[in-house]
Formats: sequence, C-alpha cells, structure tokens
Amino acid sequence: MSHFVMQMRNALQSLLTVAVLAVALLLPGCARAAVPGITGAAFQLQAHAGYITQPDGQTIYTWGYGCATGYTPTFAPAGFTGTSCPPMQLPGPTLIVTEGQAVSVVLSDNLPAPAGNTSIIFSGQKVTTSGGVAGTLTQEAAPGNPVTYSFTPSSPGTYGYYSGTRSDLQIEMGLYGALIVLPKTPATCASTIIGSSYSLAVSAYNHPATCYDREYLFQFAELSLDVHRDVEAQVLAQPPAATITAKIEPYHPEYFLVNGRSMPDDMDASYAPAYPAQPYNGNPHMHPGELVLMRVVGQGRWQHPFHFHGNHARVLARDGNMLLSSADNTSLAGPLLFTIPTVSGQSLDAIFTWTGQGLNWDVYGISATQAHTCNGRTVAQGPSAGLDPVTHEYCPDHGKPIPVTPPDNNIVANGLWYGGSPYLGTPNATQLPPGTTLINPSGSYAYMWHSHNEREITTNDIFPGGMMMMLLIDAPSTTIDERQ
Ligand SMILES: [Cu+2]
Repeated sequence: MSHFVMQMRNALQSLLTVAVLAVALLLPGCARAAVPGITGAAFQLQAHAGYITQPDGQTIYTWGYGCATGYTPTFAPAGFTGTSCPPMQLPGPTLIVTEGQAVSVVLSDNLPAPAGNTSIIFSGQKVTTSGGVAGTLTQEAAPGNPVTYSFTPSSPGTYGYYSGTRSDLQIEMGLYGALIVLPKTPATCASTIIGSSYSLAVSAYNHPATCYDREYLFQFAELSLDVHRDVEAQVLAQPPAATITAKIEPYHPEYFLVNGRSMPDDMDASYAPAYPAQPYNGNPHMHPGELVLMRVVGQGRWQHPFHFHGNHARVLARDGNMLLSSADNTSLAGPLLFTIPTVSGQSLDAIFTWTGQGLNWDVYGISATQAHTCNGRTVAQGPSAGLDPVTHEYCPDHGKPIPVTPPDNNIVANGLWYGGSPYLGTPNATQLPPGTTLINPSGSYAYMWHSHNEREITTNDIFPGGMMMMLLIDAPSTTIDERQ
C-alpha cells in the first residue's frame, strides 16, 4: 500500500467498502493458481485471432497462440478439471518441458491475412527450424506453410516465448507465452508443505536452495485499446487492408495484465468458463512457512515493478541462470527483493515465504496462560523456542497478551481487505476478543501483490484493477486446493 492508494481509499471509501467487502467475503472460496499448462515432446500451436474480456466489460480483439485444430494436448499438472487449450489464448499455452528432453513446436499461421507471417522466439533456447519461410529473427510460419522449432532445453527455469515477427505489433496483440523447464535431476528436498499442492516439481533447479512447496506464474504485460481497435478495423474492413499499418506510438495502454487478466478477474480460477481465452489466473495461496516459487516474466513493452506485501522474496535465477556466489559457486547470490522489476523479455525465479515472525503478536492466538505444544515441546504457558516443523508456528510468539493491539490495519493486511481479526483461523476461539470469530470467517491474511507503478492498478482508469492480486495466507488447518 502507499500514499497514493491510501489517498484514493479515503476518497473512495464509501464506494469501495461495498465492492471490497464483497470481494473479501468471497475470499475463502476464491481461486488458487499453481502453474497450469500443457506438456509433452511435440506441441502443435497456431497463431489465431480472437477476443478477450476485461472486468470493465470491454471485449478486446487480440491475436494469440493456441492449440492447432485436432491437437489434443496433455495438460499439466494432472488433476485439474475443465482444462482447455483454445484456438487463441492470452497468454499462449504455458509449455511445460524437462531439461535434456528434446521438444518440437509446430506453429501454423492462422492469423487474418493482413497480419502476414508470424513466428516464435524461445528465450534461452538453441533452436533449429524446419519448414516455413525465412524471417528477420527466425524462420516464420506463413499461411498454409507451418514452421517447426526444435530444441533441447539445457537449463531448468522460467522463460518467455514471443513473436519474432513485427514484434512491436504482434506482441502487443498478444503473441506471447511462457516456457517452464523442470530440472532433470531435482534436488533432494525435505518437505515443508502443509497438505499437498499441484507443484510441477519439488525444486526449481538441481539445487537444494530451490526447493519449493507451491508455485505461481506471473506474466506482466500492458495493452493499448487504441492499437487493438485500429488493427481490428483494418482486418474487418471491406475489403480488408492488404497489410496492417501499426500505429504503436505514442503508446497509451489502458489495461495492465497479469496472465492476461486484470484484478479482480485474476482472482478467479484457472480455466474458469467466464474466460475462455484467458485460462490462467494469478492468485497465490500459501500456509505459513511454505516455500512459494514465484515465476515472473516481463512480456510487455514496459517494465512493471511487481511489489509484494508480507515479506521480501529471494531471487534464485534470472533468465534460467541461477545467481550463485563466485566464492563457492553454491551459495545463493541473488538479492532479497521488495519489488521485482519485470524487465521486458526477462524472466526471474524467486522464493517467497512468511511465518508471522516479527509481527509482534501471536497470529495463532495462544493466550499467555494456555498450555500448548510447539516445536515438539509441551509448554505450560508463554513462549518456547524454534519454529514448529509441522504447522510452522513461530514458537517465541506464543503467549503474547490477549487481546493484542495490532498495528494499523493498513499494515496488517491492506486496509479494507483486512479480515477483522489479527489471527489466522480460529484455533482458540474462546480466547479471542468477542466477535472475532464472526468477523474473520476466512481466517486468512490477505496481502496485496501489485504493480508499484500505481497507474497500473487501474483498469481503463478505474481503481482498483489492473496488475493487482491478493496473496492469501491460510491457517494451517485450511486445505489449499489450487484447482479451485
Ligand atoms: Cu502496496
């Protein structure tokens, strides 16, 4: 949160109270993400036109990658229902592959004729091509003349892919997606997860410092309605334009997208039927102490400072290259970031975690005189040492006086998203201040994650919207099912 947001909050408080409380009440059943996509050794994609929707009611003409007609992909992770790979989606299908295993991607050009050829650049991959026609940056697909890209990923990590043909126009129109390369030999990881997750692997790299419990993909891109309307008009004209004349500059985007959606749409489920061309959400969930892998890709023209509340995040790797100390080539050397710069074309992997340590009250509401168990020790009253290995409770915080006086609600959990209680769940309901269990039914902490360029947490100038989501920290007793 910031001065800007707080000022806007004050000005709009009465208006927002209704809307935001409605969102807050929906949080317990709200969507969770994981990193859904398609997997295999041979992908059959096409570039195609279609439409996406935005939460202000706008329907926007876009181009995007999708699955070719007749191709039935294998979806990953297994267990999701309602999976889909439409003819056009934004972003394109997330391709999930494994280090050292050869991959081919056939791309057909089914864009409207005025769009011309198209292609895919795979960041960080040594690609060979067959078919298609020669282009400036790579071999291109032309109408009726598909191209095949082949590569064997040599390093795990998160990567972007995007059009290498008239990139200023085609990426703006939506021709971009993500490639996830899983490690051939994952690290040996001691499980810290509470329950289970739909993670694709146990570690991001073959390195124990990259073990994780849950993972989320965040593709940041902006969208200019003027450009899309202009292109749509040229395509639909009778007769259509021979070639699209792109007027990209001056560039005034109105939509600021995370995985093709704007807040609050990004908090709905992946594959939700309401978004047939925007299958992926952006809505991280975690239990305290779990290790959350953030896979971040800058897909647009602009850099969007991705700021997360609750804690900093440790950078593991950039563009699939682990950042290790030159002293021993083993220790993590990436910074602990308050804001991840989503540099255009760059990807970044980071680990986020949160235990409640340091908040100066007991998020589990153990009273100062209550006997309890923490970190394997039975404690007659007051705090004990260490972190509980199962619930991840920070034992030294147990036994703080109740009721506590937490700091300003804006610090606790983002103003109006504040659930009404400083406690996670209702573990000791009889100990809590009167009414607390009733006004914090979700038992979650909600931390805003958003673009720190606050112009970008709007949807066509309407706040709140755009590049904003809520990280939900759920009580250990709450099941996180990332398919929902
Ligand atoms: Cu903020």
